[in-house]
Amino acid sequence: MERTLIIVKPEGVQRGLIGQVIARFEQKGLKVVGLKLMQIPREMAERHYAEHAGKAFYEGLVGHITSSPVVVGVLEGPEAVSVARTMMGVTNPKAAAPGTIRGDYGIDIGLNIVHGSDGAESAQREIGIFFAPAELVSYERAGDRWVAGE
Ligand code: D4T
Repeated sequence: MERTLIIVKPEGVQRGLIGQVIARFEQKGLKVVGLKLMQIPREMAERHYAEHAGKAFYEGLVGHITSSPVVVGVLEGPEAVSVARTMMGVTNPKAAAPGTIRGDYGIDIGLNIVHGSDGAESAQREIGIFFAPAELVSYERAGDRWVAGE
């Protein structure tokens, strides 16, 4: 089992898409083990987007993600990182395939609805930025074996 961090970005919250985005991950079979609405402080956004520091879009990115509330979540499941990324679609929603979250809900690269960790290491790092260990809950769902097998 693997865990990944997802963020329903400000545009997703403002457009009333929180439920639809989370529902897609749930329907896929991923388990929500952490979830909260928050307004990200600048310092936290800088840590999250440290790999982009110095890039042309960095200031806009940090400014945007801190501009309005987001929903951050931790999803658990088999290969959760890559499964969530596949469901999100490519970074630029113009190119994202229909059926993906970005492909279905977005059109601007700066307003691409959702973030998802891009690897197991970044998932661990990002989960640590947004969640204290006590905020993550391990539990069994009655239907788990009907999703991932025994
Ligand atoms: P995130 O990190 O949000 O899941 O997106 P990706 O992993 O798919 O894409 P990324 O790290 O390359 O970009 C992070 C974030 O920056 C925005 N962005 C990106 C932007 O506004 N302009 C740009 O030119 C790029 C490349 C979109 C996602």
